[in-house]
Amino acid sequence: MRRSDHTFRGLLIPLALGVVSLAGMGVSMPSTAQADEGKIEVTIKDDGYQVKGHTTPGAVTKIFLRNEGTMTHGFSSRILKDVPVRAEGDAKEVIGRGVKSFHVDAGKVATLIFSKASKVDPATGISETQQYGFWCDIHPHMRGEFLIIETKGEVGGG
Ligand SMILES: [Cu+2]
Repeated sequence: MRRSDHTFRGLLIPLALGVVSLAGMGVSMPSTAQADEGKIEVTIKDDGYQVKGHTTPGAVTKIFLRNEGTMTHGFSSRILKDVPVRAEGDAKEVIGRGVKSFHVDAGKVATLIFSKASKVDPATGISETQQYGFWCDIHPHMRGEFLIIETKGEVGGG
């Protein structure tokens, strides 16, 4: 019995080292991927939006719209004016009162794809995090927002 105890202990040390180095790799890898794509999930219910996630400047950003409500809801935002936005899935592009909106019927899903560059404050030269509100053009009390978070340049200028 005593001999097998020793063998077991000898194996534990290299195993523990292996776990530590794997954990170190796991920390650095996701941050590289985040620079290239952003994913924002917007769940639409009849009483409002639930927003999960954010994106970064220059990233290929996908907003996943999922209408879990019982009626058609819209997604309208200044982002639709600022950059070209491509829609995939069950989204209908409409223009109401001069403002573009994407309508998603009850139970349907759609993806909005765009890329927004950094916004630089001309006075300071510093890139700022951008906040975009959005709303339902059919039910204007429904409102949400998402962030394009600046990850470089705020400290020390990148
Ligand atoms: Cu609505």
